[in-house]
Amino acid sequence: MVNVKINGIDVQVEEGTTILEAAKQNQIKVPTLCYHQDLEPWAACGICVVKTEGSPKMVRACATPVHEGANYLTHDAEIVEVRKSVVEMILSNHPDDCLYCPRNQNCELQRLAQEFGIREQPFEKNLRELPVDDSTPSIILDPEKCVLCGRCAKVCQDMQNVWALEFIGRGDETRIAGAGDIQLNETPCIKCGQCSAHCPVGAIYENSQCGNVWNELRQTDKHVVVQVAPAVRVAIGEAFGNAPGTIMTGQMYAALRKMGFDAIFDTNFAADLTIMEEATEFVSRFTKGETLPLITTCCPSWVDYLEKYYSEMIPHFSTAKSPQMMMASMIKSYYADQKGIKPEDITVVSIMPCTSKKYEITRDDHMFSSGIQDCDYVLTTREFSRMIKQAGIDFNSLPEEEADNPLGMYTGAGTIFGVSGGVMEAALRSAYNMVTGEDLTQVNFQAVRGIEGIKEAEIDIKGTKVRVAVAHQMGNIEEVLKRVKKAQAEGGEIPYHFIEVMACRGGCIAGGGQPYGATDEIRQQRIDGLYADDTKQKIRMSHQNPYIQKIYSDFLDKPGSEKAHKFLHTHYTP
Ligand code: HC0
Ligand code: SF4
Ligand code: SF4
Repeated sequence: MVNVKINGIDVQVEEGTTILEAAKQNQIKVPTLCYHQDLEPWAACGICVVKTEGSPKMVRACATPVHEGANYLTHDAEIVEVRKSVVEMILSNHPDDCLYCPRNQNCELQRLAQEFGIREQPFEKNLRELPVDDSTPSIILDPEKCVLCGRCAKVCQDMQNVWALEFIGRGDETRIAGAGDIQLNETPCIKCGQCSAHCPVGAIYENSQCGNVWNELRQTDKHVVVQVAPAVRVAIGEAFGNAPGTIMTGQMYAALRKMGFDAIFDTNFAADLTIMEEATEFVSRFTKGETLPLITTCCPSWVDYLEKYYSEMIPHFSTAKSPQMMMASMIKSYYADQKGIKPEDITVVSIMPCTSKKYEITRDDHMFSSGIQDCDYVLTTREFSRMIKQAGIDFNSLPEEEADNPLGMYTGAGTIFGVSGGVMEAALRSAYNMVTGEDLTQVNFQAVRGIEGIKEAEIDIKGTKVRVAVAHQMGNIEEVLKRVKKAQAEGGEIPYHFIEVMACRGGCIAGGGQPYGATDEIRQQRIDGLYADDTKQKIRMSHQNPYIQKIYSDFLDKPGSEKAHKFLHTHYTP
């Protein structure tokens, strides 16, 4: 431990703690802009300067570890003046169109300007006209709004290992752009939206479709159906002042009904369906000794990544589509049949924690199972919260409502899809039954839970050992693939039979379309929320969902059937 003083008060912190952290642990907030808890500090902006007693120089609190015996001063008139000047300098290069900005009222720069009481611009305004990059269906890059904090590039490079964004030019000409100064859709970008989730201002944001969805809802001849993803329910509340992890499923359904959707379905139901298909596929490959490990494919950013970087591994991919795509195809086939509505007259809207799901619905190997485009629009949680506000709905006061049938009922296994490890756990709960004909009495698989980047476990299915790995945050997956490839090259025993991958840290609960501000603490609260939703359900195994049993007996025949393949599976081509 190290003994220091913060503003004259004795504190003790662990060795290596930065001044910023030490202050925070003692309830002092030093303002920051380029700093983000997820990233190694790189001291770009200079807002977090502090003084050390006896030294004439100010240091950057985010990147300076505390020294035994030092006395740090975090706030005085001079420090505040310096910080204010830094903010004013940034503002001199920043457009003032806050009213029209997607981050209005939720912008870290706006907040700093307000906190420092900036009422005029002392520096000459120096704006640059730079083109907007809207080349992907997922995110929009507006470099004019960029404050050069570098968080997006660091996330993309260090956390995701994608390297799609970089700084181009020098000095005054520096700007953020697709790596190599090309459009994002031509870079290796996987559309995860983590750059947008980490951007402090309005320089990267989701490609919004709220307007299109309002238009659909206005058309009386359209039957507009909505599905909501697992992770949305434990994060949407944050947009209305609730704690992260608060489960707001019933309020979400009620809000959607008030907004005018004709049927409200739950992606969690489709997650149960995915488990039926994927666990069947796993058990079949495992018992027949076919290509293993089986690798999950419900995260479109992960699919995109593997196709770009490890296409030789494509045979390991599960052919089961993601729950979003399964739901969309079931709505425009099974549900359309049941209701006697032509699929052409149905609009399917998804509400997802994810920017990549906007891209998934445009993949031509995924999108036409029902004969026409299965899913029409994807809104992120952030867009959904804006629409609730636009509709004047008092979200927190809504009485809880139920989803509609036959595609609304879900099990605990379905809901945990939204956390890293959840797909694996849900699959194991049903695979056990498929192999043994018996149900588990204890369904919790603790070893695949938690925020650790790579999780491994060996599961005993009545004497048969199944080795699994779970990886999340794109930069962590390479290690897992290396282990598999090494064993393949050496002709050794494969290290895993089944691998789950999610591109975002913590899984979809911290997807690129979730409410801003995710840190590991907030991730954990959302994770706890989904596990609480799991334990709350009477049924916690997908194969026991009565509506899943019904959809097979009414329509799909059995898991892995020819019809199931037509509607619920795809093929990946290297
Ligand atoms: Fe996810 Fe999904 S769990 S990817 O993170 O599998 O977006 O929440 O909807 O599709 O169910 C996102 C979340 C989903 C899908 C599900 C899966
Ligand atoms: Fe990088 Fe993901 Fe942003 Fe693409 S969406 S630029 S991959 S962080
Ligand atoms: Fe989207 Fe989830 Fe994948 Fe993130 S982990 S890109 S939120 S599907």
